[in-house]
Amino acid sequence: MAGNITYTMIKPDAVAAGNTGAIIKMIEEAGFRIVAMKMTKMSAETAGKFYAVHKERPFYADLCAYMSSGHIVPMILEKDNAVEDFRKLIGATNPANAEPGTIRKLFAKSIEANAIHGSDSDENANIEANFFFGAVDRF
Ligand code: 3AN
Repeated sequence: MAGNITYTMIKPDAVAAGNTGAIIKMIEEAGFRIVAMKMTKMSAETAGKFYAVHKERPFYADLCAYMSSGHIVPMILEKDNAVEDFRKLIGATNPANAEPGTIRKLFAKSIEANAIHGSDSDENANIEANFFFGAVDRF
């Protein structure tokens, strides 16, 4: 059965461009409830741990440098079928392929600076939520 939470973070490009508020508005209007949120900045080491699954990929080093280059807004979101519905709301990884009206189509600058993250499974949503918020200080 699909879980009811997902993990997201607004990425440095979108925060720096002043799009945090507009993105949060879209998230809430799509029916997600924000149950944890903060503004923070990752060290390159923390970004490396978060993206460890990608460490063999050619873009790993650039991705970690980029994700630690500015402030981010991590959030835990609650909704029925949260992971799948949120992936639809944000659109494809590469904004060039993202559907009109999706967050990445509207706000992403490139495949790397793509405005927002969304967990790709219930299992990863829990791992990622705990990575940023811990199991004890949720909700
Ligand atoms: P998504 O965020 O859509 O789940 P993943 O998990 O495949 O995409 O990739 C994680 C992050 O790595 C992406 N959000 C994007 O910033 C970056 N990324 C993915 N593919 C590429 C690529 N080919 N070149 C540069 N960066 C990439």
